[in-house]
Amino acid sequence: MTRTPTREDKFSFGLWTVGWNAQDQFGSASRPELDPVESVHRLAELGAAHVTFHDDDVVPFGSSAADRDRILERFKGALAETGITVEMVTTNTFSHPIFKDGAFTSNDRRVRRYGLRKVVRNVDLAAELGADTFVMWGGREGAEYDSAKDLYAAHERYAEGIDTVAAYIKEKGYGLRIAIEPKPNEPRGDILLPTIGHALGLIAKLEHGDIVGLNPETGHEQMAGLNYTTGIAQALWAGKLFHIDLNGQRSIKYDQDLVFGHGDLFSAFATVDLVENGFPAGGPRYDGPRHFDYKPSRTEDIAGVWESARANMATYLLLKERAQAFRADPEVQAALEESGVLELAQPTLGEGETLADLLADRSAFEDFDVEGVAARGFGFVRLNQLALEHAIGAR
Ligand code: GLT
Ligand code: MN
Ligand code: MN
Repeated sequence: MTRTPTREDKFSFGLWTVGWNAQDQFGSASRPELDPVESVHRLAELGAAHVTFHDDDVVPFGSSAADRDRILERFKGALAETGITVEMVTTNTFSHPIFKDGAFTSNDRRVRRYGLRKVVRNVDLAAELGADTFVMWGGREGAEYDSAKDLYAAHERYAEGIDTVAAYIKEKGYGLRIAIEPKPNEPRGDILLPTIGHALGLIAKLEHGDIVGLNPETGHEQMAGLNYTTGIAQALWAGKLFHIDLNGQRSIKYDQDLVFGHGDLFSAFATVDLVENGFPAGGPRYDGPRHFDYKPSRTEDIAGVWESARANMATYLLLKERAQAFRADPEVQAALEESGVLELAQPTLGEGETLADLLADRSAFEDFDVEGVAARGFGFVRLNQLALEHAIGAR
């Protein structure tokens, strides 16, 4: 059973995903470089609606101004021919050795100033191409050794960098929002802003935090043993889920960037259920692009690259169908009710009720049947089994 995506599905791919030539730490490239223009055409044929990229994915690092213009014109031509749009742009502040100790948080102030210039130039390009989101993944912002950084100053400089870019976006009147992408480690031993929660903590301290949110990646949370769906739920609750990077990861190990669903499939079901169906009792929704940030495995040839791109979208659509069936099932609705899932949306204090009222309410404490209520079963296992049966298409 294959599901064919359409533009309405809002699928989006990083050019660095399909474009990865599979060079890794231990071996050289197993595939040729892909021309970004070809990737745009192939992704359009497969049903994607958008692409995203780092500056250096399209314009090689160090290109002259004239070459940059020429390359960008050709790239824009491919966008116009296919109708593919650029929804997000991000900056490569990790590949070149100049960024070996980070960009915004390098100990070397000259590097920080250079990094800021590279990012700001790319903000202009993002705005010119009509992107909504500007991702910042600080893969080199961190350290291997605790003695290597003044960690107070590092947070100060990180905030300074992000605030400076955010202020520039506002000053220019660009319709862009910044989305920070957390990751616990790799390539640095420890990366600053390792999880969704850490990034939310930094955003709360920013001067221009109103246009700064998150771009959480499935595998990055799972590398830290965390639950991706719980993480994006908190970001949604905080009004900060600006973008998502979907992929697959099989437990706590190096960043695998597998096809979406090829890691923890049942967790992917929960993610799709939240993104497509929202919280059970309502609340904020994510309605941005369904962006895949994966790597076609090194074992695959070029045909396998396109097959893997297709697999991300097909899996997502299959899970979407399964998640819709899950929510529509009357047995599931009854089980949700019985488990108290819907009751959680009810405020703990009644309308107009104060803490003093609660303290005066003997039925809440003095006369409360603690043992009786403690004996209640929540039925979560049955609910989970219903979810599992829907997820595998057994219902
Ligand atoms: C890099 C990283 C990804 C980020 C990209 C955005 S770069 O490929 O592994 O998770 O989303 O900078
Ligand atoms: Mn990753
Ligand atoms: Mn990512």
